[in-house]
Amino acid sequence: MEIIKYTFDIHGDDRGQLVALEELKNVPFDVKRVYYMWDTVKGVRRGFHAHKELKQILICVHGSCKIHLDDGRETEEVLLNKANEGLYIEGLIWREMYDFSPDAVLMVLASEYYDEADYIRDYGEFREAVNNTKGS
Ligand code: T46
Repeated sequence: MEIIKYTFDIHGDDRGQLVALEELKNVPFDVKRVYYMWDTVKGVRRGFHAHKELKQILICVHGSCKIHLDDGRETEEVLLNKANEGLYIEGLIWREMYDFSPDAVLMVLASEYYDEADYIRDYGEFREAVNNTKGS
């Protein structure tokens, strides 16, 4: 599985750090939605789903967390711990987020508005969708 990580330019100076994210410039899609999660309870795993069409960039803007990725053939674990680093996820990828540090803030840029119909929340259904895609 190819892991696509973006490293965004930091506009740092003696006042501190700043990162700018611009759709179709350093973000490879139109950004329709931004959401973020924090105060994640110790030991919690989130996610447990894939998306049919959604493209996303996950940025741990503070603290750290790990992302489990599964494309139906292989799995990868990705550490996010830099405010200027984004993990790009598109296509049929099962994802779980875990090992959140107490101070972690995970921000996500998404290519579409929230749509429950785009989620595959059942792992068996996900595997079936992957197999159907391979066959087409
Ligand atoms: C993903 C991973 C990385 C909304 O109302 N609007 C939204 O935009 C989102 C993302 C969620 N919600 C509601 C739906 C649920 O009632 O917020 C609640 C928690 O969502 P969910 O359980 O889907 O959260 P995670 O952390 O399991 O997954 C989220 C995204 O949903 C998902 O697209 O790829 O983060």
